[in-house]
Amino acid sequence: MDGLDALKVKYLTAVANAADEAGLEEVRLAALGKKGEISLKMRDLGGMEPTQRQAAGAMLNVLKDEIDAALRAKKAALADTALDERLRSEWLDVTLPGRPRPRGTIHPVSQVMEELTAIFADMGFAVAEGPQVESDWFNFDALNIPPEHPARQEHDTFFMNRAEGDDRPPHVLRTHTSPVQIRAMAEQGAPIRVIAPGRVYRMDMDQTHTPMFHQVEGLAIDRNISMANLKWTLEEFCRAFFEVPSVELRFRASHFPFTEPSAEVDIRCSWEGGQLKIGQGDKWMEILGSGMVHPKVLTAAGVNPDEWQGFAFGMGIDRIAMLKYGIPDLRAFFESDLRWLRHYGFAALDMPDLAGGLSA
Ligand code: 2NL
Repeated sequence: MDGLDALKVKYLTAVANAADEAGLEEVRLAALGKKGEISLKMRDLGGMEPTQRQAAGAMLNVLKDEIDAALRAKKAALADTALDERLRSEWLDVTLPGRPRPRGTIHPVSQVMEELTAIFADMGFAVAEGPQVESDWFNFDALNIPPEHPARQEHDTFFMNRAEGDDRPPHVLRTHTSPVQIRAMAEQGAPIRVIAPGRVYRMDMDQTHTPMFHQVEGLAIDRNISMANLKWTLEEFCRAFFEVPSVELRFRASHFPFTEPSAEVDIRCSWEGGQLKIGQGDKWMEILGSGMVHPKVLTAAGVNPDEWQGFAFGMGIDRIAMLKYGIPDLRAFFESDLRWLRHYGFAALDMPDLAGGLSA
């Protein structure tokens, strides 16, 4: 068989000159592929005399094996080169100093939630949680707020969408955390002592209102609970929270659909040189709303009002955080500005507890 030496030189040269894996594959196809030159020569063997075929076949097989071996060796060499190149280009100087990372802090709202939880836990209140998307029954009806009540129509509730043709009343973003306490009463029954801190939503946005804000409500139901217990609980809370030796509270008659009687609560304070002082002075500042739970609300939650009674209260967490830590602008609370957080935030390991000091 003639020309095998030429073929050998041609393909071994081509293998040696292949610059990359794709080039090498082209050489393989041209020589050993189905329609490659060597493969076609193999096919020609069929038309030869047996003795001629035997000799030519053996030579072709040797040539095929030689090219195959060259292809494999070159492929391995190319892979080595590629790895060397990656190792050269992808390096990392592990002796460089670390880049300072932006460091977060504990948000004042989280800090205040931890503080008030510590204070109320010490007085025997458990923390209750519930959904932020509520049925209108839990958010309104159960709290003695009927469909025609202005608080309900008032354009300050966020309503969820129902599917087309679904005429059931829409769910709402809870406007207060009261529904959490309705659920807690319905699940645990009486007696019960819980607080419900969390996010609430109202369609309101100006200097002093954000559409999402934080509220804590408290509830204590037992056989013999009175306004006196409410007053002591709130005084004790305010004294501990504002970290002053004593506070004075003033109860003003008010009205909420879910409590009867109802009272708004003011705390004695002073404003001197733009500085707020809690506990002393000749000014009063409103800090929360409260009252004795309305019998209809107890009934809605499955608690018998002839057997049980109790108090409830609600206050804004963002506002008491501003008062305690002298933060002037409510809207900055929810802008996620790291510079603001670094200024007003708290170190992650300063967990508030009553023995170690709340905000020390
Ligand atoms: C306010 C007034 C208040 C309540 C919330 C409440 C909850 C249940 C039953 C009865 Cl389950 N009442 N919560 C009671 C009185 C006042 O909040 O000005 N909040 C910022």
